[in-house]
Amino acid sequence: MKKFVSLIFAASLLLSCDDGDIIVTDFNFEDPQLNWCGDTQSQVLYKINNTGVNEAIAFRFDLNTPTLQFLLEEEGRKVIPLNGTTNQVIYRVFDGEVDRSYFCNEIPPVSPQVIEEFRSTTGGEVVIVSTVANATDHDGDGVPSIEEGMAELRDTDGDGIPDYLDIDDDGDNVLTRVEIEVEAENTVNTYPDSDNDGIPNYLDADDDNDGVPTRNEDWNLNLNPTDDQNAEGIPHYLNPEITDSFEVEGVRENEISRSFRYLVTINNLTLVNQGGDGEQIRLQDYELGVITSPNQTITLEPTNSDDNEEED
Ligand SMILES: [Ca+2]
Ligand SMILES: [Ca+2]
Ligand SMILES: [Ca+2]
Ligand SMILES: [Ca+2]
Repeated sequence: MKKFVSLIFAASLLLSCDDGDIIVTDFNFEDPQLNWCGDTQSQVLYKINNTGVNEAIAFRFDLNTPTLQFLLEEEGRKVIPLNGTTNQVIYRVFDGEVDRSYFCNEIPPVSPQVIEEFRSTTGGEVVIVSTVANATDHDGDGVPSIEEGMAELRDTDGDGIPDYLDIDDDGDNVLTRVEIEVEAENTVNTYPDSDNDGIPNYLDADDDNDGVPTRNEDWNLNLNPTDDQNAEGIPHYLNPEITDSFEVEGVRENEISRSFRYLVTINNLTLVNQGGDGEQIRLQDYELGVITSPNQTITLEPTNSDDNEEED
């Protein structure tokens, strides 16, 4: 047993305790990246280490746990109580290399064999904190969220979608990522300002200052004013000589791609050796690791559509 303990906790801070239990502040897993597998019933978050010792730590939890919704579709914090049965942390040491499929099979493989196993008791909790993974530019429009007035939820076009989540900030049906790439002599904070009125195109609902809103300079009514051009290829919405106006119904769909980063921490963890001697490992705050969800596309609906008679 002594040998085993020195192996696992080689890099951990050990504190002695008068009842013979071991209190450690950390495990010696180097990679913070968690792996994840599961089905509709249960989920497993795990990480493995085959350097020096073959070990793995896993958190198994039941999706039927009340209030639990893994893969939160918003930023937030979920607490999953450890109950000693369906929601449990398991730490194992093996007699050989353990591979990634180990925890994902219904029936564990014959090898490697488990030589030590600790399981969590009732008490303690797992905390999952989710944050948006692409938090520097939430809507991916090329303008950083901090510049889009995220703190004060600035909403330039007043459609109810704040600029940092709005792929068309001025609601003129020319996407922001297109408006910031237009060639123009004048700029505001490096962003093109075609009509030189001090408002960059991506925040200007009338880009050529001809009195006709850009969204109405959409001759073919396809919700995209960029493809209505003269023979020289200059779009009418950037041409103050052209002032034809069309009644345009609707706005571009506000689709954004995002993923979440989940930080998984275990508080007040007590692990008990299943070998029979009741040896315990206790950790106060253990950072199990980080997992990132796959990118998903979401559509944000405008909540305010004054200039748009049609209802989606
Ligand atoms: Ca908006
Ligand atoms: Ca726009
Ligand atoms: Ca302008
Ligand atoms: Ca115009």
